[in-house]
Amino acid sequence: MDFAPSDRRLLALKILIAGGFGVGKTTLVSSCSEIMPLQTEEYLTNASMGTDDTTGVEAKNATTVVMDFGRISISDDLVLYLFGTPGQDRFWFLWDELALGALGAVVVADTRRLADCFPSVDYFERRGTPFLVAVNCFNGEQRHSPAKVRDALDLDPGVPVILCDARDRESGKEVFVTLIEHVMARTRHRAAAV
Ligand SMILES: Nc1nc2c(ncn2[C@@H]2O[C@H](COP(=O)(O)OP(=O)(O)OP(=O)(O)O)[C@@H](O)[C@H]2O)c(=O)[nH]1
Ligand SMILES: [Mg+2]
Repeated sequence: MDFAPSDRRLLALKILIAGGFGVGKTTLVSSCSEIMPLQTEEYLTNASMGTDDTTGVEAKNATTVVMDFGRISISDDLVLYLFGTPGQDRFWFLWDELALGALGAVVVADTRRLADCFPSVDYFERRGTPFLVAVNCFNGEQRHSPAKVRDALDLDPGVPVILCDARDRESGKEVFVTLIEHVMARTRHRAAAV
């Protein structure tokens, strides 16, 4: 049976974008968002030297202090609301609020500083939130294969690991499509087990 356009239900899902400091979360939300993204960037100052490690992202002069917000349509009837988290641990008190109602999460990783995404992986594993790891290939470099990243992070076999360029809209969209497929597969698997 065909549905007239007015009968279509629009599904809107909340997705978190997490990961360590300076891995490209704000860049990913901005490049993918089809609306003007909300950003809460504040300049890095001398006061944060020694705390905020900008190794590898030396051009970075600002950091997210509350959240990023954007929206991407995956299809005519599926829209994702993207909530980017702050990367620094001094803002972790915001995470529980941001995570409320999130269907899934993207953990952005920079293989030059892979350990920085451990807290995000740990957070979503503990909450039982489905997530994937998106390795942001700074300057197009692929330093480690997805399999090596999976091993290093000790991820469950079902957790997808994909390479991306956070600055590229199509690449970012692929990340979100993979996440939705992962969430759906996990939901089907759980339903079949009941
Ligand atoms: N060369 C290159 N630079 C990138 C890439 N992704 C992000 N950047 C740059 O890296 C810096 C960090 O990006 P952000 O998007 O601010 O990182 P973030 O994860 O939101 O950072 P915090 O909110 O401070 O934790 C910025 O200067 C970006 O322009 C990339 O794929 N390649
Ligand atoms: Mg940011």
